[in-house]
Amino acid sequence: MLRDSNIDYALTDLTDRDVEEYYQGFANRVLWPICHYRLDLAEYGRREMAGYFRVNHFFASRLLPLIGEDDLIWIHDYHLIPLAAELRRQGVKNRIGFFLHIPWPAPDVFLAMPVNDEILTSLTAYDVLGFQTENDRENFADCLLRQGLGSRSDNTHFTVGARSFTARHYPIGIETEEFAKLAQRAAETSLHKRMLQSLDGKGLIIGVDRLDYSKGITQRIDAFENFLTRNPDSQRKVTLLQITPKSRSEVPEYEAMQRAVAEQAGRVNGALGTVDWVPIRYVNRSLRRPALAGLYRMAKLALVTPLRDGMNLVAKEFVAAQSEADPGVLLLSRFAGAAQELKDAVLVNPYDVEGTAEAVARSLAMPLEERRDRWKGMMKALRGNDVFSWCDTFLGDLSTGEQGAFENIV
Ligand code: ADQ
Repeated sequence: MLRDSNIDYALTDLTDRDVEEYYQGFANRVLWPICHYRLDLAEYGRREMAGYFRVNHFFASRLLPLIGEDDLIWIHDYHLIPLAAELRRQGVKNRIGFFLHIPWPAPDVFLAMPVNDEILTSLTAYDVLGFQTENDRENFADCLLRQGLGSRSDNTHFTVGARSFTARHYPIGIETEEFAKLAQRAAETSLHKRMLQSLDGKGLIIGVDRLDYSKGITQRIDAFENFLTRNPDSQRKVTLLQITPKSRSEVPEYEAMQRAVAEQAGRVNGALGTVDWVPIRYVNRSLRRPALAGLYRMAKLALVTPLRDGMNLVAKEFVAAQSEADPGVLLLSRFAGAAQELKDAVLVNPYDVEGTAEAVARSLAMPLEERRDRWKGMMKALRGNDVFSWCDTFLGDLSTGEQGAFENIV
């Protein structure tokens, strides 16, 4: 047990085999690609599937002695879908909620996965199921009903045998006010000053994503190259800073992508760069939050162009970090959950490289008044739904069975 301020962490070890089958295997090579509409990348195997259920059973047995009679249990994300069913099997009667941070795909995609029935049935062991968007919830409901695994009495109430549960959308937020303050203070830091100096008057465009095929980084670099080629006047006037920490490097698709993106950025820099201008600065590191907040605030434009994303908190952080007097523009993929709330962003289809390139040009030329109007609209959404209200609404529903305010959002 580990204590950090008022949180106790209970940690447990996994064997190498567990990590390979459960985490790298079923969670990250089956569920992750399928939920992000990448059936082509799903590598299903019975061994990995068995590892996934085995490790969830193991987690349940480790958790069991820690659960108090009145505890609310809130389980997060796709690694742990069967955990409630395992706990129920071991006699747990507490209210249990689940929040899925990633998208739930359309039925034709989800139902292509072997063991889809087991995954769906596992979810019916929860009392409250949370999704990022209404679309995700509807996709889940369509899967459940199509498989004849339950019935629905209204938008959010479902019944399976003797059990009933609620499924709703709870769009996750950020610490809006804290992040805004962090960004304001960042101007004092030495990194901020060094960055301004190194830009030498050039406009900063920023992209911040874990290295993941769902984030559309390849298409984004193509779009930026297309923009520079079609707008030669902009060459030497802007720089794209793409900050991309490596993730899940043990999974082959991620390892291949690391090489592909580095080569692509190198090729664009080689083709278009000059002795004193590098079009793309490509950085494989994590930054501390204050540094990130300062860079967001310095940027004229953020490119947040995932091919599919549950929410995308980078989009929200970028907006919160802007100055009211002279805000930058958010260019956002329609396929990020955040697009349901941030309707004042410049919305793009990231598969349309030329369309995205045009949107980059439009965004960089956007008059101050329009930038401010759009920013105000987005800030209103972020203030109305920060991470604290997200948490309170979910836990309110979980503790009372009543519904909070999110049905009115969007
Ligand atoms: P992620 O796929 O990790 O999360 P995202 O929502 O963008 O995606 O969150 C990334 C977080 O990591 C942000 O807070 C960002 O600031 C931080 N981050 C990214 N790059 C960084 C860097 N180089 N240095 C430091 N910090 C960095 C999953 C889902 C999303 C969903 C979230 C939350 O895939 O769709 O929005 O969970 O539910």
